[in-house]
Amino acid sequence: MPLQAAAASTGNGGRGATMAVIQEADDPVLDFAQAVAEGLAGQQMSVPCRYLYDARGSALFEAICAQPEYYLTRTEESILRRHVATIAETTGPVRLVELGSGTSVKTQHLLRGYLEQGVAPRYVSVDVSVAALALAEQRLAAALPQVQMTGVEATYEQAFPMLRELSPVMAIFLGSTIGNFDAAAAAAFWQQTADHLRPGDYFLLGVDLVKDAGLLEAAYNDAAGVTAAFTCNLFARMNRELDAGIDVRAVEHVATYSAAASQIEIAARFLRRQTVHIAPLGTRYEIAAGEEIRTEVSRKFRVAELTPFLASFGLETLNVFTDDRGWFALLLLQRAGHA
Ligand code: AVJ
Repeated sequence: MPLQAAAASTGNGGRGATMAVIQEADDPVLDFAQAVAEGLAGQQMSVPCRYLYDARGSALFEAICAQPEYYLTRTEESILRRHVATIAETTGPVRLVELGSGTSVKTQHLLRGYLEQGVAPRYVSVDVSVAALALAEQRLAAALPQVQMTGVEATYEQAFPMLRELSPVMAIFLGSTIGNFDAAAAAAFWQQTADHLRPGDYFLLGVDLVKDAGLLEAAYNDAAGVTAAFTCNLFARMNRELDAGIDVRAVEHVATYSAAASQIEIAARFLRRQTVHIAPLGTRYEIAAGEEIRTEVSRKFRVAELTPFLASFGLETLNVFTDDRGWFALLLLQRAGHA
C-alpha cells in the first residue's frame, strides 16, 4: 500500500522535535468504516482495538492508568525506575524507538537513565494517535529538553522498516500492549521484529503476568467506571465518525478473566436491540439484545513460557526485572546472531 509521508514542525519553539506523519493514503474514516463493517459481519463480532485510541480514547486510557485498581502502569513504572541504570549500562548508546508510546510518561524515566550515563538519547515515538504524540512531545520538551524526539504517526507494521535504519537501536514496547495480540498476531509481530532488528540490537518489553483472577478483573472493572467509558467511547466514536446512530447508554462494558486462555476478554454488550448504521458505506447491522462485540483481549504471561517463545525468534532474554509481588515483568531482550 502506498505511504504518504509528511513532516511538520509542531511549533514547540524550534527545539528540534519534529512530527512525522506516516499515513496510508486511504481516508481514515473509510478505513474505520471498513474495519467496523468487517468486524460486525463475523460470527464472533469484534472491532480491532486500535480504534479505541482516538483523542478521547487516548485521554481515557491515560485516566485508566491512574485508577487505583489498574496496577499495571504504576508497577511497570516502579520496575523501570529501579532498573534504568542497568538497562542503559547494558545497551550503551542506542537510539530508542517506542512502539505504541501513548504520552510517553514512563519512557521519561528511561531517557533520564541514559542522560545520567552521559548519553543524549535520540528518541523516536510511534503511535496511531497524533493527539497522544503531540502531548508526549510537549511534556518531553518541558521535562527533558536535551532529548531529541521525533513523533511518528504510524501502525507497528508501518514502523518496522525504521528499526533497521536506526540501528544500533533499542525498540521499546511497554505497558503489556503485546497482550492485545492473539497468538497468531503475536507470532507475526515477533517474526517482523526479529527480521528488522540487526544482531546485537535490543528490545525492552513490558508484560503483565498471570495472577489472581480477582485482581485482574478489578483492574479492568474500575469502580470509577473509566474502563467502561473507554470501551463505550468506541461506539461513541462510531456515532461521531460513521453516523452510526447507536444509543451508547444501552451499551455495557464487560471484562472477564479466562484462566484457560490466560486473558482478560473485553466486550460491549448491547442491552437492547439496535441498528448500527455505517453511513460512509451505506450499510446497517442489527445487533440483538444481549449480543456482545469484542473490543479487546489482554493476555497475561508467564516468564517461564515467554522466554523460550521469544528465543524461538532469535530474541535472547538478557534480564528479567520484576516487582516484589511478581505482578509485572520487564524483559531486556537482544537480537541474537553476529553482524
Ligand atoms: C494498553 C493494551 C496494555 O490491556 O491493559 C486497559 C488496554 N484496556 N484497560 C491493557 C486496556 C482496558 C491495556 N493495554
